[in-house]
Amino acid sequence: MENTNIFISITEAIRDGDSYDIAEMVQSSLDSGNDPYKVFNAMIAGLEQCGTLFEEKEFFLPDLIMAGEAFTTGMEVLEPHLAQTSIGQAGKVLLGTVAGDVHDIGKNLVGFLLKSAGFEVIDIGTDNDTEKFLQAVKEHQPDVLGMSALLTTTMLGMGDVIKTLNEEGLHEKIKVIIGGGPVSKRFAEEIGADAYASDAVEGVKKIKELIEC
Ligand code: B12
Repeated sequence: MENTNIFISITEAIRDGDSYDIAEMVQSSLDSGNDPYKVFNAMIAGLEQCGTLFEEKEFFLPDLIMAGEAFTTGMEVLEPHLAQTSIGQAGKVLLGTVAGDVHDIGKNLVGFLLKSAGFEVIDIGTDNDTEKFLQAVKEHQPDVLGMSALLTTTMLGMGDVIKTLNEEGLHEKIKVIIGGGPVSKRFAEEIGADAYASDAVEGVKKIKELIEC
């Protein structure tokens, strides 16, 4: 299939939650010699279209779930082509989504890109309360903790985690970066995070800077 057409088809398959065909489409696009990062961007565009249609009330919750599942299925094929070797040399990053929040696609993307940039990534998944973050920090002793929140109601949990890290004297040993739709640079400053990133590419860049300084 001609390049532009396959990218459009991939975007539409993610948007429409087509878990059945997406793996084959991604594989065939890679077999045709397309850049894995361009395939990745086509998949993200599908999620963005799904999000917009949800906001416009054209799509509903099951559509979001199906798009998320199609994205995960496509990533299973794509991930080995994005990841590189020398994992862990760049530093150790602990990632997790905050309490009450099950959104993990963005966090997973940050994890994928960090791994391909040579970081060791420990991902503690979604719906982590302060205690879970604290235990994981103590156990894994990462260089950087990255927290994700997609809901205005759950983003406040990030402040609680940082407050507890400060109280326990752990924040002086690690840096904290936050991300996710509703959070901002200003919010990061308010809660005492060391950095904020609006997307995964910027996140990797900021994490490198945090480790170097
Ligand atoms: C997919 C999706 C879902 C899926 C999640 C599947 C999954 N496994 O993640 C499901 C269906 C489960 C879902 C459920 C809900 N959702 Co929802 N969902 C979305 C949707 C469409 C896309 C989110 C997404 O994956 N985007 C793509 C990724 C790549 O982008 P991202 O997450 O922003 O991540 C990027 C950056 O933010 C950043 N980043 C993110 N995290 C981190 C962390 C670090 C450390 C760094 C550095 C960077 C970083 O890098 C990422 C990559 O570039 C958004 C709409 C939207 N436009 O965002 C709504 C949205 C987030 N959902 C919303 C809502 C309301 C809900 C529900 C409450 C709906 C309901 N009535 O039940 C539930 C809540 C469930 C819960 N308790 O968490 C609202 C949130 C409104 C708000 N501001 O609070 C949104 C904005 C939709 C809307 N406009 O109303 N949702």
